[in-house]
Amino acid sequence: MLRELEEIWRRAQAAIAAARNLEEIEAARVRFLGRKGELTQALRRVASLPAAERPLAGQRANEVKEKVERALAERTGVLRGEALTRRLEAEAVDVTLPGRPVMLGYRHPLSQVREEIENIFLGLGFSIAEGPEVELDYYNFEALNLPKGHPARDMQDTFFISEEILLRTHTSPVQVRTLERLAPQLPVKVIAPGKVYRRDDDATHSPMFHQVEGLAVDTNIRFSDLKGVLLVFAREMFGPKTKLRLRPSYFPFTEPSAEVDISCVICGGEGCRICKQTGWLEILGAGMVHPRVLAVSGYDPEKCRGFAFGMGIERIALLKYGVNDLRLFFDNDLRFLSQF
Ligand code: 2NL
Repeated sequence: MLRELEEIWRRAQAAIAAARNLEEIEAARVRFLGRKGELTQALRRVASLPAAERPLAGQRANEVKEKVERALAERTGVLRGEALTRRLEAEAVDVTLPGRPVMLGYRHPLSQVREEIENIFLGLGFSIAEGPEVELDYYNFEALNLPKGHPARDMQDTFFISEEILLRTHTSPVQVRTLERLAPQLPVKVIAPGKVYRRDDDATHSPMFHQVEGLAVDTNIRFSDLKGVLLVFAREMFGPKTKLRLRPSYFPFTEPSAEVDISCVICGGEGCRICKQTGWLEILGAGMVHPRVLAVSGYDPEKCRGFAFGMGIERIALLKYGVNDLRLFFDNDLRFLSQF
């Protein structure tokens, strides 16, 4: 009997050591300690031994049982640890892998240029005014000294919705509405950025484009104020060496009127392909507000004066970035837009 118990202990040790997972260790437990297990049956046989042999055999059998239980527990612990390690390895995240790139959005170049222009004039004390893109003939033309039948109305260029309603052809109507609202308060210093519409569509014209107009009205505004403001604008926008040149011009809503050039952003005035060898680039139109415009908007032209100017944002952006085709701004090709 004692020999047999030793044999069982050896077999149990071997089976437990050979168990390679939790199923196999459970099979080993059943084989030795189950209801019909080898050791369980041996323990039962101890009861039928002669009384003289029983104490020693019983003691040994219990010792073997404890050793088997301990060996099972130990091996089970090892196998549980191995199983956990395997699971964690399978679930592991490699934190050294590079992340997936996130596609970032960016502002449209025309929006960037518009915001840059806005910030320059905000710094000069101007406020931003907005108004409707669908306008009345009155604000777009009539109030700007462009009565019906005036040659500068250029009806071919205007999108009309009805006799009296149209898509604004410039942002001047916003300024007229601002004057009307504020009159007779002084001073008035606003810029009006926004979309405008004209019926042309070719390599250099889009039926929708963007403008920024500016207006300053006060008791003692004069032409040199216009020049000073535009010089600061030009130098902040195109660099501190930029020069300004004003040429006489005509707009129905300003008198006198001027076309404003900057020294060429490419050659600095030496003459190149961009400035067509002139050294100058036209960037905006401007003038002293026509007294009739002040009068219809509620201001007494005997008591105040104003200057005004208007520029195309697309034109500023083309010059600033050296882009040669206006349509690139409207095609929404990300290969182009993502460069800004
Ligand atoms: C241009 C020229 C200009 C104005 C816009 C204006 C507005 C009011 C009164 C008088 Cl309310 N004038 N605006 C004045 C001169 C020129 O724009 O070439 N724009 C692209």
